[in-house]
Formats: sequence, C-alpha cells, structure tokens
Amino acid sequence: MRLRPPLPAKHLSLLCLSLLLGCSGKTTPTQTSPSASPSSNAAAQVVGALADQIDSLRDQLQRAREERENQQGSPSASPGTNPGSTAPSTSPGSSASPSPSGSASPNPVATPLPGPVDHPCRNTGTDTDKDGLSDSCENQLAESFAPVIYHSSQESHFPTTVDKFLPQSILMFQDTECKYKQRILTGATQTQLIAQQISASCESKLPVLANSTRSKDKKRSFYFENPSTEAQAGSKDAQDWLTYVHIYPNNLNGATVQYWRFYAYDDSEDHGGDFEGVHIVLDSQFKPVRAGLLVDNALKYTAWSELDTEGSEKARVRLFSEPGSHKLHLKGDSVKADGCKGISGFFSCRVNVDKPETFIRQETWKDGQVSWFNGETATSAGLLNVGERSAPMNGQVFIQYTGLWGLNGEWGPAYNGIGMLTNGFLTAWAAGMVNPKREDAFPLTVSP
Ligand SMILES: [Ca+2]
Ligand SMILES: [Ca+2]
Ligand SMILES: [Ca+2]
Repeated sequence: MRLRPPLPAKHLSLLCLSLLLGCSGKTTPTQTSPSASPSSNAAAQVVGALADQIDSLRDQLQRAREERENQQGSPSASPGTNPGSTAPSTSPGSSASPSPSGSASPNPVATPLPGPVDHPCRNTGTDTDKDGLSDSCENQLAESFAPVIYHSSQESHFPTTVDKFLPQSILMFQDTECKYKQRILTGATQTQLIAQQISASCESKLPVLANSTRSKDKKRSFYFENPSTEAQAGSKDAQDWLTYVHIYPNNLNGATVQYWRFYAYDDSEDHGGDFEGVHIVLDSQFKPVRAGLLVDNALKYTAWSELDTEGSEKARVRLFSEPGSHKLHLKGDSVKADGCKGISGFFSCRVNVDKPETFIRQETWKDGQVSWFNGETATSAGLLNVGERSAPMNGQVFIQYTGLWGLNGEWGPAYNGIGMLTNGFLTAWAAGMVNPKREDAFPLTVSP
C-alpha cells in the first residue's frame, strides 16, 4: 500500500462525503469540469487519491477473507461474499470503450506469480491476453486441471464449437417494446458478429453495439434464431467437443481456471446456444482449493476435498452433464440415464461411473479420450484459451459478443448473468479476478 501524507482537516468532510457515496468512482463530473476552480480541483485530487486507497484496502480485506476461508476449509460463498465483489477500477459511467481484438500493441511480458520455483507461472514469457500470466502458465494450468465430463447416455444434443454453430445460425435484433425484429446476418463469422450495430429502434435513439451493449432485461438486444432441428443436435464427432478456457490471476495469489462447454441447443428451456461453466480455484502454490458451478443463479463452490476426482494427482474433477439442459452436477446420481442393467423402471436409471453403459465419458484435455456407452472410443478436441475480453486469444473474439445466444437464450461466458452483482460485476466471468478492469469484468453499456 502506498503511504500518503496526513490529510488536511479541510478535506475530511470531502472524505466523509466520498465514503457516504460509496467511493466506487475515482472522479465526479464536477471534478472533471473545465469550470472547476483550482481549489476544488485540488480537493478532487485528494478525494480521488483517498478513493484509490479505500479501493486498495477493500481489495486487501477481500483477500484476507479469502485466505481465512481457505485456512478454515470453508467450501461455500454466498453471493454477498463472492470473491468477485471487488469494486470496479473504473466506474461504470466512465467513457472507456472496449479494446478492439488484434490490437497492434506488442504483447507484454507476464508478471511472475509466487509459487514453486520451476513452475511455468514463475516465468516472464509472452502474455498475449495481458492479464499478468504468461501464455505457457495459462496453458499448463488449463491442461493440468481439465475435468472429466460424464454425458448421460440419454443425451441427444451434443457439444459443438462456436465456429460450427455460427454458419448454421441467423443473427437477429429485437426491441420487444414495439415488437420490432430485424434479420441482421446469416452465417456470421466471429469478427462479423461483434462488428454489428443498430443505431436506433422504436422510440429509442440509443445505439446497440454487438460488442458492448448488454440488454438488462433482454428487451433490446441482438440474439440468434434457434438453430434448425438438425443443427440443434450438435456434433457426434468428438473432434468438435472443444472446451473453451479462461484463466486469470486470482485474489489468492494463484489463478482461477474456467472451463466453458458449448452446445447448439438446450432442450429443457428451448433455447439455442447453450454455455455451461465450471471454475477451478487454485491457490498460490497452484493447488486446487475449490470448484464452482454456475447453478440456480449463483456461483456455488465446493471444497476440493469433497469433490470426486480422477488421475494420480487427483487434479481432474468429475462433472456429470444432465441430458438436454447440460446442467453440470458433481454426482452422477443426480443425472438420469439409459442403459442400467437389472434395474426396473425408466426413471430409476442414473449415471454411474461403475456402469459404462450409462454415460459417454469425455476427457477434456489435449488428446483426451472420449468413450461411448457402446464401447466406441475417439479423441477429444481438447482445450482452447479464449484470453481476456480486452485481449481475446486464438481468434476467439466471440467472447466480446454482448447479445443473446438464442431466442429465449442467455448470454455467453463473458456477459453471463449468473451471480451478477448490483454494480454490474460479472461473477460468472471474473469471480476473484485481481483488480478487474471495467473492459474485462463489467458491461460497458446497458440497454433495457
Ligand atoms: Ca495471460
Ligand atoms: Ca487469461
Ligand atoms: Ca443449459
């Protein structure tokens, strides 16, 4: 923490006002007004500096809470104590705009994290997505903790990739206030998708940009028409069973690794474009502490010691995917299946790791195996690092798309509403992120 000289008494009242207002922003309109007097500018600078210090103290307090929780082995975090509840580093009302992908600026060098000396996260290699972790660190963490997915033998809507989904999809815009719908584009590429914009609709003259405007109530938004019945099935080719990953430094001095699965259709809620995610939280030694699932509108954590894991290092958590909805569970007995031998009654059959006829087992990592209930095997598509929203990696600019992924659908990983805080912090994408930037962890503009 930076030390500052004692505060002049005349500024104490400004500090109190700032505290009452929440100190979430660093400037106020009067502070940036050209007509402000020199004395008010000086006062504004002091208040801004104090707001910085308060933000820093809040971060430290949050980190201390996290560390205490880890020491106590507490597995759960309520939405109110979510590690992602850190205040934004830039206020939501400021004029920052999303950084375009493929920025011409050179890739920075990573900041080494504390931890085992020979770990890749100690190196200072290329940091393409500019989050402080080197590319090699991110790759190793993603591969090391990639989960095992058990798909139900009842599944009929299989995984696919965004790049296979888009050519089969129609991008639309709607303003439900006046029942307005417009066909925008068929078979968009990722780059075309995020470049779309609507200048006005119905009574509103406010533009909607596909890479920055998130519709709060899904009233005024881009969305995808539901895919055709054929496209809804996804792909039975395991080479299309890609798992997207998002990795960032967390407030444990470690890293959080998110794995995002994509399906063309969710038949439980009748919407196209279905994302499901899991967070693996690693401590400063890059050991897994807990896993978080996005369920029931919250990110719910379970301590690592309570999870079913596989592999010699017990680093691979077992996740069980509900047929049709693809909702992830930690236990197979929560997921109905076909194929149980010796059990009467359709509804009594559940996914059971000791009964291969009840599931399709997918190792999500590079060259992982996919084993079908009928004995067939194939090689999984592996992982793809999407980078940060302000600097996507591997061409995956779809993470900047702020529209919906289907009629009645939800947002993609980086704008997902699960656990979203009142200040707009996107928990599903940035829980525990260190000093989250507005362009990485908050909606940039909001429409109804
Ligand atoms: Ca990085
Ligand atoms: Ca990253
Ligand atoms: Ca779903």
